[in-house]
Amino acid sequence: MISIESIREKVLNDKRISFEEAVFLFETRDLLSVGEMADSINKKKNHDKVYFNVNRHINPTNICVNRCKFCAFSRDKEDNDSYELTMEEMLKKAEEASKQGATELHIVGGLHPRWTFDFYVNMVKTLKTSFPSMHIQAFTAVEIDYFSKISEKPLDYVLKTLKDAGLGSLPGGGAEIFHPEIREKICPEKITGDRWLEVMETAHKVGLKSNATMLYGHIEEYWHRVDHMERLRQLQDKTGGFQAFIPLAFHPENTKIDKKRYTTGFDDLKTLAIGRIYLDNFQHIKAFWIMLTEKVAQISLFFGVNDLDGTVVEEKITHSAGAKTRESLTKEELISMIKEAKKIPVERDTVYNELRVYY
Ligand code: V47
Ligand code: SF4
Repeated sequence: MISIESIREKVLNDKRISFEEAVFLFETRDLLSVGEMADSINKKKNHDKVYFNVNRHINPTNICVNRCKFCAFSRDKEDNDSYELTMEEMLKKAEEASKQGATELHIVGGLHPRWTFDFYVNMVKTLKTSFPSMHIQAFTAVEIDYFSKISEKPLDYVLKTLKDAGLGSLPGGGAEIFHPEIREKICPEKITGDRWLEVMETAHKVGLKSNATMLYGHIEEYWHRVDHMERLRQLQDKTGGFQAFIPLAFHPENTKIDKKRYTTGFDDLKTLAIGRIYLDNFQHIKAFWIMLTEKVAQISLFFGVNDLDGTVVEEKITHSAGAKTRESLTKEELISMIKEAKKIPVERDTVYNELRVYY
């Protein structure tokens, strides 16, 4: 019989928990026991260190051929609030970021019906040659697949070409919920979960690290979340190329999802904690404070989380869907948030080299 005690026994002995045990953890009301287990794993892996970075998000365009039902950010080209940034505008944002001490540009956007693969390669090349010390973390697996389609080139060619142009790593977006039963309902035009995993496997093979996300709190059930994490755990066993797991809390406003509730703090903390317990082969669990609020993100540091993402500066995806959080935090604010939780703030670069420890 599965119980909190039997799962705790496994966790304390560094044993993997099963699919059914993870579902049990989602169903329990004993949040504090789940948090305690996640915290003990995190302490073993990362001690009291909490990572953050100084980064800037850039979304080159909101025009997208997919129009996922949960996405309030995307537009059709004809819409009067669709936009396309020019290279000059992107360079200006990168320059601002550089002046503010950013070490990373996080670039994701819509699948533009007319931009060519060469355009994207040039975007990376131009940004990297203008700001050589900046790490460019860009393009979700969904965008990479799209580049492969529009260029009629295989995935490894697309990824290697971008890497040669200066791409440093891939963000974890576009994963949503892998299970086809949910994917068909929330993003029917999007690549399958299997294809997302294939893109990531290929990226890891060509030497690009990546993150992995999971969009939760819409129409999925708990077991779909576990299925999602199971597939990530299997791929991570194979490649070891994932750096961080980032559960993304669904925001319902202006979306076509027939559920107009935000996630609860209870569910947010439980999902992060179970991510830490289930994904025993991931080093980092990230709380994206933009989606979780600063307060929940801070508390999550005791529920298995060891990374708070970064300064962000400009955030369109969740703010189009009703996020009430700020779009930017200063480095000092991130440091004091971590210090007040009696943890050790560590400024990192994108691939987790420690740049400065704030004892
Ligand atoms: O892929 C879209 C999600 C993602 C909504 O890798 C929504 O470090 C909530 O992936 N409510 C993009 N989420 C953001 C992302 C990300 C963010 C921070 C760090 C990293 C990382 C990656 O946002 C999309 C989609 O899954 N999203 N619409 C919505 N209404
Ligand atoms: Fe396009 Fe991404 Fe929004 Fe889907 S989530 S509509 S792929 S921008």
